[in-house]
Amino acid sequence: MQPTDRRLANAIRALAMDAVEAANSGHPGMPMGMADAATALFTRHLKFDAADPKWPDRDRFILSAGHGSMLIYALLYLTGYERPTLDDIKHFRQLGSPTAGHPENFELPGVEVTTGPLGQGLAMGVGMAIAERHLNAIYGDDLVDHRTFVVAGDGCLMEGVNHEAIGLAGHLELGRLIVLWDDNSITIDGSTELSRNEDVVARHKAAKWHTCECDGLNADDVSRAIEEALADPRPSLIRCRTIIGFGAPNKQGTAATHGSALGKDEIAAARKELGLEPADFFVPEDVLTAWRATGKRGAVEHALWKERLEASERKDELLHRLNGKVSDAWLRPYIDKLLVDLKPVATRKASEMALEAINAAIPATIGGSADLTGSNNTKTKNIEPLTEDNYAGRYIYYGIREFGMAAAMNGMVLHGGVIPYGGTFLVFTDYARPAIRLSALQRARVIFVMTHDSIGLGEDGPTHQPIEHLQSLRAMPGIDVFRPADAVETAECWALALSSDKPSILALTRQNLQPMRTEATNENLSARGAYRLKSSKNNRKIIILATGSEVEIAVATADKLEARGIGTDVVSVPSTERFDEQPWDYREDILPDVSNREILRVSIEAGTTFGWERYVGLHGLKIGIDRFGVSAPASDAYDYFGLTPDKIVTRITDFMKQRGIQ
Ligand SMILES: Cc1ncc(C[n+]2csc(CCOP(=O)(O)OP(=O)(O)O)c2C)c(N)n1
Ligand SMILES: [Mg+2]
Repeated sequence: MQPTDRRLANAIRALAMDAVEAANSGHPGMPMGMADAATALFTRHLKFDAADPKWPDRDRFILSAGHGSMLIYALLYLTGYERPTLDDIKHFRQLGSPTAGHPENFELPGVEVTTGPLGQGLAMGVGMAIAERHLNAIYGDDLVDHRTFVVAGDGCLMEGVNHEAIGLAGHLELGRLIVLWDDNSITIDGSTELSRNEDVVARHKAAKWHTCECDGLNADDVSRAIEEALADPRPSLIRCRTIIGFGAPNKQGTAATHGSALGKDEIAAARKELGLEPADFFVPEDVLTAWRATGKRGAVEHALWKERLEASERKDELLHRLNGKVSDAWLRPYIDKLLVDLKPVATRKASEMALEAINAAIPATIGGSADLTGSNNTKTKNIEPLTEDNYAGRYIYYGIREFGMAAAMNGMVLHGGVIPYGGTFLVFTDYARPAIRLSALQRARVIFVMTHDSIGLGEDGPTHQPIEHLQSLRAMPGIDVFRPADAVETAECWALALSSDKPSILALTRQNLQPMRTEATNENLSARGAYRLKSSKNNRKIIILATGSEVEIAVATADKLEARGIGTDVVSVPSTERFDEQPWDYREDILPDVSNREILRVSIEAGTTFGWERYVGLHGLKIGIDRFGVSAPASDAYDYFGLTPDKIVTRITDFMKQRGIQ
């Protein structure tokens, strides 16, 4: 006899209680409250095949309420994914176990995205739903036809990013996005009445969502609501009324079940209440058999999909797109053309020029901007907007939603088949930062096109002028910051970002820059992170390191120093991270390990000097801006902060005198 849905759900509850108890850490309440809803979704609706977690046309399942990680671990184990094993679950939250505290995308196939920072899972779901519709528009229903299901808690729906995400999803009519809201009226501090009286459903309705409600503890009723959501062409919010920690008789419905182990006595009482065997990590055989059958439910559909793929003329093309590798064959011809007709150009414009070539050569790119298209230069002539009427378009007007845009781009990459890039001003990386951090943590190849990268943006003043941003982003692990100095470096950095296995930030200027690289090279010099742009003519006394717009200032400074007989190298540093990865002998060649009395190192960057001692040493000279900027035309701002060749020459020669450097 087929076990009841409640018995299936109770297996999730048992594993969640026991794993949290064993770890003495974790969150049993959420998985226990949503176990019935998850059972309805997995046994009746979700399209997946546990034997092939990477099946491209699977439905995507996102546990946005990532603290309830035991919910997804239990589901993956029960449905027969290779991992986690029961042993992995016994090692919940332990060093080296894939059952990490919060679900991490690269730890377990089946965990589509990393969640935990509340709200972002749902926002990534929006990106997944965009990617699905886009690929569907190109490859058709036969090959791409799936849905994105999200489980979100009160926290996910309170977070600010929720507003951005649902606004975007409603606008783009992402009808294949279905959010199950774990409406348990509890957060960590206690009742949601402590902090919320808004009408969450009405807010989603206002954002042009379909909404419906169900008894989240009744699998039949949840299933009915899912059917309703599936039938509606709008994105759906299903309000699942639940009880946190359901089944723990003395603690359920209270915040006590949210984030700590229930304790032996309460677990014993819960087992009695739920009719479970008094044994740890125990799943009855008939229950496990039924769950395993659920894991195979999609196998037939999967096989039929494979047949359609085999029969399709576009098989190779689709598989190529899904594997994500891109060629940089566009780069050489593009740079050769560039070198024929060199002009001063802002690197944001140079980025647009490179993008014309990239978007023509690489159909997987999807551009966008958070309402600064004309400033970020992200829309090339050869791509159309992606809209509710044309999902095949390749340009997204994200609106003024930097965080939502960045999170959506994470979802798009992790869906696969598309390479998103999106722009705003560099200073507003602060608005997108939690999602940028998740790009890095998830190893997601998102390309952030961040323009107006210094006081060089001019009159908009200190609110818009980044100061600490470059260094703070460089301090983030797992992401490359590129700050190219001219059009050639901009193209090289684009090529590096596209072929990377992690996210990249391109920091680009508003103002025009002189061409620094005027000759063809066989090598992508920016790949070294830092390279000698100009060698000293006189006996080398100075090495100037500069990035982006300050490279031309460095070169002019060097010319003046050379005229005084002071030999000066100029090292362009498009990426400190890439330079740090170079072999020792290369780094030694660029920055020889001698005292600053023999060769003085100087850094020039129109931002904080914090951190440049890594490259110039404690006794080197750091030239930058250690305060907020000014509202003034760019050239006046540069002059005000002493970032002109004449003023820098004076600072360097004064410094040499003071320190007794010959
Ligand atoms: C951005 C962010 N802020 C704070 C937290 C810490 N946190 C984890 S769960 C939680 C409460 C969430 O409440 P709810 O979504 O209702 O989850 P439930 O208690 O119902 O499981 C908080 C504040 C977090 N994970 N992410
Ligand atoms: Mg809650």
